[in-house]
Amino acid sequence: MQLLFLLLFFSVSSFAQQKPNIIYIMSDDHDADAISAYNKKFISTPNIDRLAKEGMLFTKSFVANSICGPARATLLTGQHSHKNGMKDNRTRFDSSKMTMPKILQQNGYQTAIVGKWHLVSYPTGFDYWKILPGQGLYYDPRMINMQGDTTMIKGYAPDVITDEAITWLDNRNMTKPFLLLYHHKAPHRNFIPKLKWLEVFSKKIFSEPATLFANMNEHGQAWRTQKMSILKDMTLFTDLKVDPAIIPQLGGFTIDSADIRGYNAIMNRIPESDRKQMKEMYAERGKQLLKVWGNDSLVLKLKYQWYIQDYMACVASVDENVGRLLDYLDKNNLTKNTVVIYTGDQGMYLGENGWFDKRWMYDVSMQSPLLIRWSGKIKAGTVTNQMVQNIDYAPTFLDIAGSKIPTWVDGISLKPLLTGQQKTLARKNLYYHYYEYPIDHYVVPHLGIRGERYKLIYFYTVNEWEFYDLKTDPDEQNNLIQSAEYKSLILQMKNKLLDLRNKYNDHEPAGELN
Ligand code: SGN
Ligand code: CA
Repeated sequence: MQLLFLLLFFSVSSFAQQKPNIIYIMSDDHDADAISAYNKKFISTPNIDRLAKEGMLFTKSFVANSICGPARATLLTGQHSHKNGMKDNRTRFDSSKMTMPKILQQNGYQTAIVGKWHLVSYPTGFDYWKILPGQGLYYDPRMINMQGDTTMIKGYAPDVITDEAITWLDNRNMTKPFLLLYHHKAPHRNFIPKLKWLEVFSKKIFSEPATLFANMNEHGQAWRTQKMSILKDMTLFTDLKVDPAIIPQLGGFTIDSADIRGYNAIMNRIPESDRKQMKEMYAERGKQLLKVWGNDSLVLKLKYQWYIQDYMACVASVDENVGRLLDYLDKNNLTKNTVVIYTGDQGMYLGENGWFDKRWMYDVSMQSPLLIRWSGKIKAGTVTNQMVQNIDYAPTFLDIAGSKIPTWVDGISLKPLLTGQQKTLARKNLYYHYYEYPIDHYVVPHLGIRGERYKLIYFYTVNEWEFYDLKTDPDEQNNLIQSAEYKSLILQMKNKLLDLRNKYNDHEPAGELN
């Protein structure tokens, strides 16, 4: 009897050791430029960088629809938005759909999600979940548990979510391999940092992007329609925490009471021990603002600095917590057999074109960070320039787990690329479709195709096309759609776009796109 038990025990535990665990870390709106493995200009992120040092860094990782809910639905299904139904943040994800976590569960994996969810319906296909309602809060976030109860948890969201993830790891069924989706709320708008990081970052001055002062009138209708300008749309009080006490001194300023309410709500949630000091630090911004008020260029310069200071200070907390998680894996002998993926739900404008937010098919927001560590399988310090897309995550995880990839998945497995079996991917073009309009930022719906060198975009509701040469114009400032020189190339790209659209069965808008 005892022998039988021992045999059973060893076979179960060796099974657990064979199948790799998967930890997928996704932060909210974390741009690749805010990771030092990609760019050292803004911040040092030693913990996230560890994944590049010990694993693989993707320089050309993209999303299929640069916005939160849709990116999350794509992670679960490996499908483009029109197929999984989650085209924008207002949609409710159909929880009866078959998903990658459900398949892993059927194949002996234990599955969990902790942190931001944003799919409206409750998670299915998870043995354990604890999620933020909607966007979630930075300080003392509320979390919904599997019983549907919402409770407030004291602390700062990145710390709280990490505590919850580690608690689950501690309590999980140790005989099974696992999939953990560990999803941060930071550094999403309204970018509310911890005091200690605000102290560090409020002293820094960042260089400005070359396109900070881009003139919208020199571009198409989509540029002129958007409301994601740091100067005009980023609010002084809620977004940048300037003290509203200065309002009487701001000549010609139109008061927005929601902005002031937002500021008060933020300040009231900051722990009392830090509140006074943080308010004082932020009040300094008001003094600086008064000196330049009336001069839009100088106001934009200041607002840009404050945005980046707050954003990077939030990223610093994420990095610190990724460090805690990686330490936990080291201490618990999990590093070797756990694939760790770090990404964001999409890219983020950090002042390029004078903007914040995301949504566009331009590389700034279509690109997402992607770093993957898989000890013993991925050669440490590898960099790949292959174009990958978030539709590939689900099939990759299924492949890593030895599960069959269903035919309804749009993406491809990156496993051969990770293990070095394959150096290049057969797919040469990526398909993209963005829908959400007008709220929140009036980005005109568009679809398009990204090749290695060229990008074609169609803003179909205003019937405008754009074409960019990413080699000579990486900032995508020079729309070549009217250029005679590119005529035949544009036609080729258009045919490829139509092919891809057929391949993925996307029928919106109807017709041949003229
Ligand atoms: C909020 C933000 C927007 C942001 C959307 C979507 N405004 O509405 O700036 O684009 O979320 O973000 S805020 O003032 O409430 O912060 S997403 O990451 O969920 O797609
Ligand atoms: Ca997001």
